[in-house]
Amino acid sequence: MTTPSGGHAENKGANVENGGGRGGDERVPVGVVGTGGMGGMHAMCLHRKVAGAKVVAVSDVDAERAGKVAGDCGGAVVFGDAVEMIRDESVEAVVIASPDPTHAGLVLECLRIGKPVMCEKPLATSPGEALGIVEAEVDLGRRLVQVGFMRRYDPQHVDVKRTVDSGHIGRPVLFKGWHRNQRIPPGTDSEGVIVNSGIHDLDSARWMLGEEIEEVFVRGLNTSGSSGGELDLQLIQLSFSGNCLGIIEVNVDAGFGYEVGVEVVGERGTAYTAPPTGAIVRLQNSYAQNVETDWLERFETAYTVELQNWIESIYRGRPGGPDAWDGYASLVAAEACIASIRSGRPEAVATPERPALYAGEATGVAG
Ligand code: ISE
Repeated sequence: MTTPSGGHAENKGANVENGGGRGGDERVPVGVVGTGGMGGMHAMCLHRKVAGAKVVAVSDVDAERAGKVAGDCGGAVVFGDAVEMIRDESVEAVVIASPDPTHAGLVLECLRIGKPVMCEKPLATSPGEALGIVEAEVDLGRRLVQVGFMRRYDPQHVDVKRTVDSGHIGRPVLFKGWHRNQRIPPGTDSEGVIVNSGIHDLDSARWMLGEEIEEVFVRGLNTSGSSGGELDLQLIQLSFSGNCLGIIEVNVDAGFGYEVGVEVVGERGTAYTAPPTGAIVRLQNSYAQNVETDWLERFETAYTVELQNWIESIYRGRPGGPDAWDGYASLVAAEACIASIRSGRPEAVATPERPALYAGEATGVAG
């Protein structure tokens, strides 16, 4: 059996792990929950760019928005109710891109009926909810959840990760991450900065170093002067189980554009993501390069690779990429960050032992 992008799948025929019965030539019928910026992008990406997938259904409380995306995807069926869509027998796999508080319940519904699901980050809004998902998967005895930590598919990040894993720069001793949004989304509070934005960086740090975070210390500033006083600039200091340190800048109101990068410092050398691609222009005594506006632009390639890998994992019946444990562990770290903002002190990150179901490739290079 050939996977949609031409690779060779290891299991023949049906999806062994999810017990499905799909044949090799059929495209995977996907239902997309949420048709806002993220959901609309995922739907279009599946429809136009991802081999082996077809968008058969979308759901949204906003019928007009859903209708537009459904039409653009070649006439998918529109549901007003996400659970109804997930349960519909035309849908074999689900993408969740609805508001964060809806994620956990919808993922659990997918697990209840054994459908593979790609859930946008955060997996849940608290570690307790995410642990419920981990426990449900462990009870099921197979992994069906992938979490939308798309940086693991960004070519620049993957290159840094490969360099670190190759041992060329020696044992990693320091992780540095920077994450700048152009403008703070309305209604974001200090906790939201961590759970909605910083969560990516916490996952990135765990993934790059292949270690769990043991302690965090967060300091923040309100740079915008807004009446809410939310800490739109936060510095997260980290220590890891493997005797290394980390520092993350999350700056959700940076003004100039969207920028994400990482550097891993090893005992002998360092590896970091290069600046955004695009020509460097020298003109009138200045030197300029485009800076992206948002994550949809910056991570366009990563989102496509992420979805292509997800579809191929369904064909292979062998899940890959960031899993429910990664979704959970990042939320445990996020909760400690929030505690540190409140206490003004370093806080321990109490991540329990990873269940055997999640051993192995979860912290390796995605794909
Ligand atoms: C947004 O929700 C995302 O997921 C982006 O990837 C992230 O960079 C941004 O900070 C979040 O607000």
